[in-house]
Amino acid sequence: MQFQAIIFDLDGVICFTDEYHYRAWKAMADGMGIPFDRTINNRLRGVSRMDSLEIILEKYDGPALSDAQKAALAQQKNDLYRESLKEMSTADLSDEVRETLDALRAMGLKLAIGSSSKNTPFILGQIGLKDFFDAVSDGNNITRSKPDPEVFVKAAQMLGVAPADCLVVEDAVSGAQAGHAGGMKVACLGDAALNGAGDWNMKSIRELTDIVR
Ligand code: B16
Ligand code: MG
Repeated sequence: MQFQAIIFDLDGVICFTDEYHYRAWKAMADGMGIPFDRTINNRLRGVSRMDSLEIILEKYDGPALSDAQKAALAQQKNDLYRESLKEMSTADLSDEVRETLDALRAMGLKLAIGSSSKNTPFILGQIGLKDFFDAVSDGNNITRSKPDPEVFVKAAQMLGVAPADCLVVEDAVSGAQAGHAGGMKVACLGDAALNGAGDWNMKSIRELTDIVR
């Protein structure tokens, strides 16, 4: 096999919390009178919470906001987002994702998470994958968000696998850039695949079993 490990992005790859992110940011932006749509939302994929807020504020033309006001806006968004996460369950893990994860593990690959989200432990618990992965690198153990490679480099270190032997799976252009900057090959889904950002651009996560063979 050409890889020893696979590092999965979470939001947009393992589960579809991206719609919850969108709705929570949309509610915050509407409350502030800031234009926000799905095109802008695509720029937030894989980007940290505070960096996402700065992108949304590009369209804000009110009085300057203090750091404390920005932190409050990010908190308001996260509180709304967490309300949606509370509704998630093992039913939110699709058959194609669960079966693909099981097939890859049966092939002897190490499996990790590489997510920008600080909510990663909570989400993994909700969808029944709390103890499934061999390593979890997320927004709680990084200082620079995607497209910086830090989250994936740390995941590879946790696994004890060289970056060149890891495949990253991503739905965000910023995430594909992060994988490449870390010296890894990248297989893309969703928005990143539509943009041709990966070494492989997939329609379904099931394609991974052929890619790694
Ligand atoms: P949180 P991923 C990313 O997750 C999301 O794509 C991005 O929209 C979000 O802003 C970021 O996590 C931080 O999330 O606010 O929960 O810490 O795609 O890297 O799994
Ligand atoms: Mg993602």
